[in-house]
Amino acid sequence: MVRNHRMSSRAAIFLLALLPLAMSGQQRGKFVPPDFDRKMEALKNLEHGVAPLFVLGDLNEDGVVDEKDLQLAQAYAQGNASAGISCLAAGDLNSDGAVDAKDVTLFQQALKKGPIPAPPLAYHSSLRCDYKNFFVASMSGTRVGGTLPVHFLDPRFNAQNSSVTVQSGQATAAKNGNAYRVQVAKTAPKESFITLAITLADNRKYTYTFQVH
Ligand SMILES: [Ca+2]
Ligand SMILES: [Ca+2]
Repeated sequence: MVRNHRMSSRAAIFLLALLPLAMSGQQRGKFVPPDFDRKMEALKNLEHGVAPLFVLGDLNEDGVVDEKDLQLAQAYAQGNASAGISCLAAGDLNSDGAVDAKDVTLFQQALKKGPIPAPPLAYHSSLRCDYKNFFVASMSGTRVGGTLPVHFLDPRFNAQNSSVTVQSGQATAAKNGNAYRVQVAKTAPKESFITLAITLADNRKYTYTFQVH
Protein backbone atom coordinates (compact mmCIF):
# COMPACT_ATOMS: atom_id res chain seq x y z
CA MET A 1 0.00 0.00 0.00
CA VAL A 2 2.92 2.34 0.66
CA ARG A 3 4.26 2.96 -2.81
CA ASN A 4 7.91 3.09 -3.66
CA HIS A 5 8.45 6.73 -4.52
CA ARG A 6 11.85 8.30 -4.57
CA MET A 7 11.88 10.48 -1.51
CA SER A 8 14.23 12.58 0.59
CA SER A 9 15.67 11.10 3.76
CA ARG A 10 13.45 13.38 5.86
CA ALA A 11 10.35 12.14 4.12
CA ALA A 12 11.59 8.62 4.67
CA ILE A 13 12.04 9.34 8.39
CA PHE A 14 8.54 10.69 8.58
CA LEU A 15 7.23 7.70 6.71
CA LEU A 16 8.74 5.56 9.45
CA ALA A 17 6.87 7.63 12.02
CA LEU A 18 3.58 7.09 10.20
CA LEU A 19 4.21 3.45 9.45
CA PRO A 20 2.75 2.05 12.67
CA LEU A 21 -0.49 3.84 11.77
CA ALA A 22 -0.46 2.61 8.20
CA MET A 23 0.53 -0.90 9.22
CA SER A 24 -2.06 -1.23 11.94
CA GLY A 25 -4.59 -0.54 9.20
CA GLN A 26 -2.93 -2.87 6.76
CA GLN A 27 -3.37 -5.68 9.21
CA ARG A 28 -7.08 -4.95 9.13
CA GLY A 29 -6.79 -4.70 5.39
CA LYS A 30 -7.52 -1.04 4.76
CA PHE A 31 -5.91 1.93 6.47
CA VAL A 32 -3.64 4.48 4.85
CA PRO A 33 -4.62 8.11 5.48
CA PRO A 34 -6.44 9.76 2.56
CA ASP A 35 -4.11 11.83 0.34
CA PHE A 36 -1.18 10.09 1.98
CA ASP A 37 1.26 11.06 -0.80
CA ARG A 38 0.20 14.70 -0.81
CA LYS A 39 0.55 14.88 2.98
CA MET A 40 3.99 13.25 2.80
CA GLU A 41 5.01 15.84 0.22
CA ALA A 42 3.91 18.71 2.50
CA LEU A 43 6.09 17.40 5.33
CA LYS A 44 9.20 16.40 3.43
CA ASN A 45 11.19 19.62 3.94
CA LEU A 46 10.34 20.01 7.62
CA GLU A 47 12.69 19.26 10.51
CA HIS A 48 13.33 15.72 11.66
CA GLY A 49 10.70 14.68 14.20
CA VAL A 50 8.02 17.06 12.95
CA ALA A 51 4.63 15.36 12.46
CA PRO A 52 1.05 16.54 11.98
CA LEU A 53 -0.97 17.13 15.16
CA PHE A 54 -4.54 15.97 15.67
CA VAL A 55 -7.23 17.59 17.82
CA LEU A 56 -7.79 15.55 20.96
CA GLY A 57 -11.50 14.77 21.24
CA ASP A 58 -12.27 15.60 17.61
CA LEU A 59 -13.18 12.14 16.34
CA ASN A 60 -14.92 13.38 13.19
CA GLU A 61 -12.15 15.95 12.48
CA ASP A 62 -14.43 18.91 11.86
CA GLY A 63 -12.16 21.09 14.01
CA VAL A 64 -14.46 21.33 17.05
CA VAL A 65 -14.93 19.04 20.04
CA ASP A 66 -18.61 18.69 20.89
CA GLU A 67 -21.52 16.30 21.54
CA LYS A 68 -21.15 14.69 18.11
CA ASP A 69 -17.67 13.52 19.03
CA LEU A 70 -18.87 12.25 22.39
CA GLN A 71 -21.59 10.21 20.64
CA LEU A 72 -19.02 8.70 18.28
CA ALA A 73 -16.73 7.77 21.18
CA GLN A 74 -19.67 6.31 23.09
CA ALA A 75 -20.80 4.18 20.13
CA TYR A 76 -17.27 2.94 19.55
CA ALA A 77 -16.74 2.11 23.25
CA GLN A 78 -19.97 0.09 23.18
CA GLY A 79 -18.63 -1.96 20.29
CA ASN A 80 -20.72 -0.37 17.57
CA ALA A 81 -19.35 0.44 14.14
CA SER A 82 -16.84 3.24 13.83
CA ALA A 83 -18.79 4.97 11.03
CA GLY A 84 -18.20 8.71 11.11
CA ILE A 85 -14.90 8.42 13.00
CA SER A 86 -11.99 9.68 10.93
CA CYS A 87 -9.58 10.00 13.87
CA LEU A 88 -9.95 7.21 16.41
CA ALA A 89 -6.75 8.45 18.10
CA ALA A 90 -8.68 11.61 19.08
CA GLY A 91 -11.00 9.54 21.28
CA ASP A 92 -8.22 8.23 23.50
CA LEU A 93 -8.42 11.03 26.03
CA ASN A 94 -6.35 9.31 28.72
CA SER A 95 -3.69 8.17 26.21
CA ASP A 96 -3.73 4.49 27.18
CA GLY A 97 -3.95 3.22 23.62
CA ALA A 98 -7.66 2.34 23.57
CA VAL A 99 -11.00 4.12 23.29
CA ASP A 100 -13.30 2.76 25.99
CA ALA A 101 -15.70 3.66 28.82
CA LYS A 102 -12.96 5.52 30.73
CA ASP A 103 -12.54 7.94 27.85
CA VAL A 104 -16.31 8.37 27.55
CA THR A 105 -16.48 9.38 31.25
CA LEU A 106 -13.68 11.93 30.77
CA PHE A 107 -15.42 13.19 27.64
CA GLN A 108 -18.74 13.70 29.48
CA GLN A 109 -16.97 15.64 32.23
CA ALA A 110 -15.10 17.81 29.71
CA LEU A 111 -18.26 18.67 27.75
CA LYS A 112 -20.37 19.63 30.78
CA LYS A 113 -20.08 23.31 29.90
CA GLY A 114 -20.53 22.80 26.16
CA PRO A 115 -18.05 22.46 23.30
CA ILE A 116 -14.37 22.70 24.35
CA PRO A 117 -13.30 26.31 23.60
CA ALA A 118 -9.61 25.57 22.93
CA PRO A 119 -9.08 21.84 22.58
CA PRO A 120 -5.60 20.38 23.03
CA LEU A 121 -3.59 19.12 20.08
CA ALA A 122 -1.77 15.80 20.31
CA TYR A 123 1.36 14.58 18.59
CA HIS A 124 1.20 10.85 18.20
CA SER A 125 -0.88 7.80 18.89
CA SER A 126 -0.80 4.12 18.01
CA LEU A 127 -4.47 4.44 17.04
CA ARG A 128 -5.45 5.41 13.52
CA CYS A 129 -6.09 8.96 12.33
CA ASP A 130 -6.86 10.14 8.79
CA TYR A 131 -5.56 13.66 9.52
CA LYS A 132 -8.51 14.91 7.50
CA ASN A 133 -7.99 18.17 9.39
CA PHE A 134 -4.31 18.37 8.39
CA PHE A 135 -3.39 21.84 9.57
CA VAL A 136 -0.54 22.12 12.10
CA ALA A 137 2.67 20.17 12.58
CA SER A 138 5.18 20.18 15.41
CA MET A 139 7.53 18.00 17.45
CA SER A 140 6.75 15.90 20.51
CA GLY A 141 9.07 18.01 22.69
CA THR A 142 12.52 19.53 22.91
CA ARG A 143 15.43 19.88 25.33
CA VAL A 144 16.21 22.63 27.84
CA GLY A 145 17.36 25.64 25.77
CA GLY A 146 16.14 23.96 22.58
CA THR A 147 13.65 25.08 19.95
CA LEU A 148 10.41 23.61 18.69
CA PRO A 149 8.83 24.63 15.38
CA VAL A 150 5.12 25.02 14.70
CA HIS A 151 4.30 24.75 10.99
CA PHE A 152 1.03 25.47 9.21
CA LEU A 153 0.10 22.69 6.80
CA ASP A 154 -3.16 24.16 5.54
CA PRO A 155 -2.53 26.88 2.90
CA ARG A 156 -5.27 29.04 4.45
CA PHE A 157 -3.11 29.56 7.53
CA ASN A 158 0.29 31.22 7.84
CA ALA A 159 2.43 33.07 10.38
CA GLN A 160 0.86 36.39 9.32
CA ASN A 161 -2.79 35.50 9.87
CA SER A 162 -2.43 32.93 12.66
CA SER A 163 -0.58 33.13 15.95
CA VAL A 164 1.34 30.97 18.39
CA THR A 165 1.93 32.29 21.92
CA VAL A 166 3.26 30.73 25.11
CA GLN A 167 0.44 30.21 27.60
CA SER A 168 2.53 28.66 30.36
CA GLY A 169 6.08 27.46 30.94
CA GLN A 170 9.48 29.03 30.41
CA ALA A 171 9.61 29.71 26.69
CA THR A 172 9.04 32.40 24.07
CA ALA A 173 7.46 32.10 20.63
CA ALA A 174 8.34 34.15 17.55
CA LYS A 175 7.59 34.11 13.84
CA ASN A 176 10.15 32.31 11.76
CA GLY A 177 9.38 32.71 8.05
CA ASN A 178 6.06 31.00 7.48
CA ALA A 179 6.22 29.12 10.78
CA TYR A 180 6.68 29.87 14.47
CA ARG A 181 9.68 28.92 16.52
CA VAL A 182 9.33 28.30 20.24
CA GLN A 183 12.52 28.87 22.20
CA VAL A 184 12.68 27.03 25.53
CA ALA A 185 14.58 28.97 28.21
CA LYS A 186 17.90 27.64 29.48
CA THR A 187 16.41 27.97 32.95
CA ALA A 188 13.38 25.77 32.16
CA PRO A 189 13.36 22.74 34.48
CA LYS A 190 13.76 19.31 32.90
CA GLU A 191 10.47 17.38 32.66
CA SER A 192 8.53 20.66 32.89
CA PHE A 193 5.68 21.34 30.48
CA ILE A 194 5.22 24.21 28.05
CA THR A 195 1.72 25.02 26.80
CA LEU A 196 1.23 26.98 23.58
CA ALA A 197 -1.93 28.82 22.53
CA ILE A 198 -2.53 28.56 18.78
CA THR A 199 -5.10 30.83 17.13
CA LEU A 200 -5.84 30.21 13.46
CA ALA A 201 -6.99 32.78 10.89
CA ASP A 202 -10.56 31.41 11.12
CA ASN A 203 -10.42 32.22 14.87
CA ARG A 204 -10.31 28.61 16.00
CA LYS A 205 -8.20 28.20 19.11
CA TYR A 206 -6.16 25.22 20.23
CA THR A 207 -3.52 24.49 22.82
CA TYR A 208 -0.46 22.29 22.48
CA THR A 209 1.47 21.05 25.50
CA PHE A 210 4.91 19.51 25.18
CA GLN A 211 7.53 18.35 27.64
CA VAL A 212 11.05 19.69 28.11
CA HIS A 213 13.61 16.87 28.31
CA1 LIG B 1 -15.70 17.22 16.02
CA1 LIG C 1 -8.19 5.56 26.51
